This record gives sequence, structure tokens and C-alpha cells, in this order.
Amino acid sequence: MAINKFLFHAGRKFRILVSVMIEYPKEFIKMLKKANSVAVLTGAGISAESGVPTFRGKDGIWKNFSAEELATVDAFMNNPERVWEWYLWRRQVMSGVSPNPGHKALAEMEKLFDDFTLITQNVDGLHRQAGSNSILELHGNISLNKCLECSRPFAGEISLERGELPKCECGGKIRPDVVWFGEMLPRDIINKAFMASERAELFFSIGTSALVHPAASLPVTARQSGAYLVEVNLDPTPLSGFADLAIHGKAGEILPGIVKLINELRDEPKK
Ligand code: BJW
Ligand code: ZN
Repeated sequence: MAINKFLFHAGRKFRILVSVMIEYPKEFIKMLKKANSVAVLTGAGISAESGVPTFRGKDGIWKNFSAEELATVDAFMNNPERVWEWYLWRRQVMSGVSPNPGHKALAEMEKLFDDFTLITQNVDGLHRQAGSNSILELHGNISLNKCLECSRPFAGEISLERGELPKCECGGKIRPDVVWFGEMLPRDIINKAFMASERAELFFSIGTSALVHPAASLPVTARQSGAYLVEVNLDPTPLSGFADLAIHGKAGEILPGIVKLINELRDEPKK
């Protein structure tokens, strides 16, 4: 498999700007051929090429507020309108976007391995739209609402124009059904994510800054349990030096190439 232009960092030993055709490391090719159990963790970067803004970095700021300032119960209690304004803006952005080649490649990849788990921190639903089935949504789904007090789902409309925000039958405020800082992740989902990471022979960490826990612990757990760890990200992250292979480039360009490579390896005559 040839790659062009991507910054390539293998085995923590070398890091070069690849401007010529290059082969992926043999160890990675071996894992693509022999792995039965594969787990993938995605973050906001995989949806960036669809037009969904990331949280951090130069495109990650919204009206000078960071995710750490808006995605908390305290922020919501102090100013529910401002938090809802952020979520309604993001819902609007997300309603106009479609899966990109990165999402589609992962939906294809799911069909190529016996045991494949896609773990996402994203709340945009784009993996499902792309055709992935085995998805663990760690941080919820932005299209759903629930009661802040009793967690009962709320299907009504949210509008800031009408003045007052809707309330639950119990009197609690309605909030987006996502996981904020300081909140527990859905227990069943995070347990399944750790189990998939522990049994993975090959683990991909894609388009995440690898800063937010417990999601950021999953690739570490996978590698400590014996997985070959591959990172795909535009830029280096705290995980890059720990990964067996860090590929720096756009997920939507790299992942289709990896899926093509897997298919080519399967078509190779057995020696
Ligand atoms: C591309 C690209 C392209 C761009 N191709 N790449 C252990 C240690 C330290 C702290 C903690 C810890 N355990 C828990 C904590 C506290 C906290 C935490 O992690 N804080 C850190 C910030 C330090 N975690 C929590 O509170 C979690 N709960 C918890 O642990 O409960 C137990 C507990 C309870 C009480 C007390 C203590 C423990 C909950 C975390 C919830 C996170 N929620 C959010 C909002 C979700 C809803 C919403 O969407 O509104 O989740 S915050 C935000 O960050 C969102 C994301 O899912 C998450 C991660 O962001 P992500 O996906 O990595 O995006 P970015 O923007 O950071 O990065 C994008 C990357 O893509 C970049 O690297 C780019 O380079 C790259 N990229 N284009 C490839 N085309
Ligand atoms: Zn309620």
C-alpha cells in the first residue's frame, strides 16, 4: 500500500515527512491480515471533513467558550439558554452534513473482521448514517433530549424564541441527552468499550485529541492488553509516542486506503 504526503511515525523510532511512495510497516500489514478482533475509537476529527467543527484547536472555539465551559451541569444550571444556544447551533450544523469517506471506510471495515467494535465519542450520528452497525456511543446522541432531574426522554421541540425552555412532567429542566464533564458515561456502553479494547488485536484511535477520559484510556488499555495500536490524526497527540504506528493526515484520505489494502491482502493467493 502506498501512501503519499502523510506524516508517518512508526514504532516510536522514526518520524519523517513522506513525500515518496512508501510501504506501511510489515507488522501493521501482518495485523491487517491476521487480526480477528478489531476495535476503533473515533473523535471529532473524523467528522471534521463532513463540516462538523471539532472541540479543540483553532476551529474548536464557539463564541470564546470552550467545551470545558459549556459541557457541564454547572454551565447548564447557571445559564441553560446559553448552553442550549450552543446545542441548537450544533444541531443545525449537523442536520446539514453527511458521512465522509472516513465514516464510510469504517462501515466497510466492519464487514471485514469477525469481531469489530466501533467506539465513538461523537454525538452526531454520522457513523450510523454511513452504515456502521456495531457502534458504542460513549457520549450520547445530540438529537435526543432528557430531563435533568429524572432522565426521562423528552421528544418535544426546543426553541429559544418562545422564551421559556420546556420542562419535564416532574418539573425538571430538559437538557440534551449527552455526557457532560463530571458525569458518568452509560455504564453498559463504557464496559463494552473496555471489553472490546481488551480483546482487540488491532486498535485504531482516529481523529481524537486523546485528552478526555475515560475514552482516552481505551487505546492505552488496548495496547497494554497486547493490541497493535494505530493512530490516525492530522496532528500529533499525547498518544502518538505510545502508538505502534501514528499516521498524520486526514482520516477521510487515510482510512479508505487502509480498507483497500485489507481487501487487496485478502485477494492475495495464499503461499
Ligand atoms: C483530524 C481531522 C481529520 C481534525 N482527520 N484527525 C482521568 C484523568 C484526568 C481527568 C479525568 C480522568 N477521568 C475523568 C476525568 C475528568 C474528565 C476529563 O477527561 N477531563 C479532561 C479534559 C482532563 N472526564 C469526565 O468528566 C467524563 N466523565 C467521567 O470520567 O465520569 C467519571 C467521573 C465523574 C465525576 C468525577 C470524576 C470522574 C465525561 C467526559 C464527557 C466529555 N463530554 C464531551 C461533550 C459531549 C457532548 C457534546 O458533544 O456536546 O465530549 S467534551 C468533548 O470532548 C466531547 C468529545 O467527545 C470529547 C473529546 O473530544 P475529541 O473527540 O477528542 O475532539 P477534539 O476536538 O479534542 O480533537 C479532535 C482531533 O481531531 C484533534 O486531535 C485534531 O488534530 C483531529 N483532526 N481534523 C483526522 N480530518
Ligand atoms: Zn423529569
